[in-house]
Amino acid sequence: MKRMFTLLAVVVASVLSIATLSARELNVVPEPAYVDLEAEGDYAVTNKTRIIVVDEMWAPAERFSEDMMATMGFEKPMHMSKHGNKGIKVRTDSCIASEGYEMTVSEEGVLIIGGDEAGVYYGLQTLRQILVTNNGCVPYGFVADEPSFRYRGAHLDVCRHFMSVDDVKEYIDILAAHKLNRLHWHLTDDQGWRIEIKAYPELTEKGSVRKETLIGHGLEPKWWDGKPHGGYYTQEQIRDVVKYAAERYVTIVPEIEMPGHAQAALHALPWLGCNEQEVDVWTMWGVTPEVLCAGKETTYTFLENVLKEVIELFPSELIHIGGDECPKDRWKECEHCQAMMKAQGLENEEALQGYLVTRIEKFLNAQGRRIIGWDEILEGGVTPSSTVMAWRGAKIGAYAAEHGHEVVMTPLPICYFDFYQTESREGEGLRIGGHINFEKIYSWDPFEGISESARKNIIGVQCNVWSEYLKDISMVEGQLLPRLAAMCEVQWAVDRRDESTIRRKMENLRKFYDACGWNYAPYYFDGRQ
Ligand code: TNX
Repeated sequence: MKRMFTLLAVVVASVLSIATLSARELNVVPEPAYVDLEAEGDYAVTNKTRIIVVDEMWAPAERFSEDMMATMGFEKPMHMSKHGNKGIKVRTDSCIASEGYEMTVSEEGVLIIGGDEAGVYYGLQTLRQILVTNNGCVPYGFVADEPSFRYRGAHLDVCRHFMSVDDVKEYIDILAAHKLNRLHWHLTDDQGWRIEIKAYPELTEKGSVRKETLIGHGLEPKWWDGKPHGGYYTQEQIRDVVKYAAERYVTIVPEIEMPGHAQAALHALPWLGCNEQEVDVWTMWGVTPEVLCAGKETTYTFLENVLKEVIELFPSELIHIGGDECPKDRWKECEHCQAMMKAQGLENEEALQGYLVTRIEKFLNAQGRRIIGWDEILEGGVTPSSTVMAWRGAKIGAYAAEHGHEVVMTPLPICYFDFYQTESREGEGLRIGGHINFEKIYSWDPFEGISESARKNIIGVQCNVWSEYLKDISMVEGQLLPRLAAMCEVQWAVDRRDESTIRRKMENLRKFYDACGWNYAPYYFDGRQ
């Protein structure tokens, strides 16, 4: 009897301790580096709570206030001032890592010290997630946090299906809430040219609209919807989006595809091609043989003129020049390409692609920028000064890192968020293929196969949202969420992942998604893999 009593007491005590423990957990995504919640008590934030702004941290404080209106239902902006005792105080300290922060919560309120402005912003993002999912209360304690990777990206393809300025802004909101700091904006492709270039108005006048869109996977017999699809961003709109992103500490890395994936440009300006024949803005998915001519000087002038406008619009040091999936059929038959190969002493067409990429790299370097390209750029023998986006597999990323390139890891089996989310595919609608679930991403080791010395070259990790089968932002969000939560744990908290707590954290994050009004897929929450 006594033993049973003891057993009961142990059971009761452990249940109680689990209860208090979980009540005293932050459940924040991505996981902070250090959390101490020893002290008892909570601090409540209301619409009356003042934000005390030190070190001119007005910008992140204003964003926080706006976000609180949107997600906590605050009716008016929070009061902000330079002085005051109680409230949410924000300031910086250069001893803290860039983008990192420390948060102390006591009866005095919340003190957030960022390593820089972005750090203050991320501290406030952590605070917002806690408040929104915890009835406006934040437990007393101390949090210290900083990211694992300096490049934390998500890509968005607006070529296969166009997304409006407001859609892209919502996408940026989602990235920022997950502490991502790069949006890779895929602006040109075979199926549409989406960025206004003043020197070549035809690019958007003609190249931004395709006649129709393929229905299904394009297996025989093929069907099209018969409806024109188009859209593009004016330079004014681009500036607005770049500013919006910067206010959320997101740098936009623009991508101008070359020399492949350029059929929309060829439709607008046929002289960019080898044979100068008329081609449509492409109405198929996949890889087209129609590519830019790499032999004519006019192609290089064109690319430089386009890039001149692009770098005026985008402050990002990295400019993405594509470089992927460029069939060499046209080049093999082109007198200009063959002459260029001869003149430059290039052995084959791969080397000609390398010549093009290297020439564009030199041009951009002279403008104070650096190139990033899909991993095919390695094939043409580019120098290690270019950054490689490894998409065809982690091994290629490892190879590039070992050869001195900086690398963004985005391998196909883990980072392609256009893939199906469940094994059965039931109820998902038509998607491009594959299968990537939350667990696969969460348990992924981005350093696999990379030597200790080459690890420093892995500057970041990115997920890609290709939109062949995603017609609108709601579908995009359903592919992005909640998988982005797993991705951001890799990007921000690579060594802090914990299989035993992630499900509980995700149940919590789901409340946050609901408060934000974002569309997310049900599969992970339903236990469907
Ligand atoms: C490969 S990743 C592509 C894209 C497609 C995507 C579909 C890469 C550099 N190219 O053009 O949209 O697959 O998953």
